Amino acid sequence: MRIAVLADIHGNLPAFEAVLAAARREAPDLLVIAGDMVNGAPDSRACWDLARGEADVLLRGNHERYVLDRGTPAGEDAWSGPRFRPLEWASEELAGQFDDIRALPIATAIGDDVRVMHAAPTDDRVNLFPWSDDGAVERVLDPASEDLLVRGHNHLPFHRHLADGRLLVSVGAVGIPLIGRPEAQFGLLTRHARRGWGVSHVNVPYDVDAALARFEDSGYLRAVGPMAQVFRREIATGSHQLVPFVRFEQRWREATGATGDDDATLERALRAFLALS
Ligand SMILES: [Mn+2]
Repeated sequence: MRIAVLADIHGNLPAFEAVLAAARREAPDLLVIAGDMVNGAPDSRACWDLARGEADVLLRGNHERYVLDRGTPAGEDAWSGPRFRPLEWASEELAGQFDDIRALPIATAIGDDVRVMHAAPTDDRVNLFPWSDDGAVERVLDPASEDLLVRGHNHLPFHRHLADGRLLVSVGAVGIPLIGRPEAQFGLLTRHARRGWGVSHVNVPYDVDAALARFEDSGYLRAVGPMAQVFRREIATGSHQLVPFVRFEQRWREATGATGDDDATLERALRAFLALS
């Protein structure tokens, strides 16, 4: 039994196509797409359509939930303005698809010994890391009883054995890899007759220039503004930009007294952020 698990595509179609081709070459028994197909890079709709056509098991992640919740009482008030224009773009592309997105689970069992999830069995955005302490990891995973627990969400490939002997696998990201270089990842899980489950983390070089060109060609950079530049840089470098920028912007506003919730203010914050590196 072999299972390919792809997660965190985030609208990056060239990366998705490259990883799909690499995964298919492994001839898995099942292909799982574990959420966050959308939001980030420009091609949310194309990635959603391709994911639906290709996946044997399809989950939704927190970014699909953000699309569903935007503009509803479930969405937070702050989900508007220039910071949230990527989400606005994704939501418009996905018009007409919301019922199908909502119907997806955030976690599901495969057979009696595997559970796949976006982030955790009952939570679509909790972070788990190689350095998270055992107690915290076990609390989060407690609702699942399977031997092999497979997740995405962190954009960081790793696996670790839990104290009770179970194996936790985080697959890296297809569309916004954060391993310090722009190579897409997926996870390949193999059940061996005697040794139980094994995991391979597979890195896939892809046409990064094509992914970056989509930011211009689609009109995304122009329509979305500064946050599109942040996502573009994250994809170009394969390194964290979004979270550091959001934290920086808060400190920058405190230091400068800037209060405007507009493109020009966000652009100034971004220029100050980029001047640091
Ligand atoms: Mn996620």
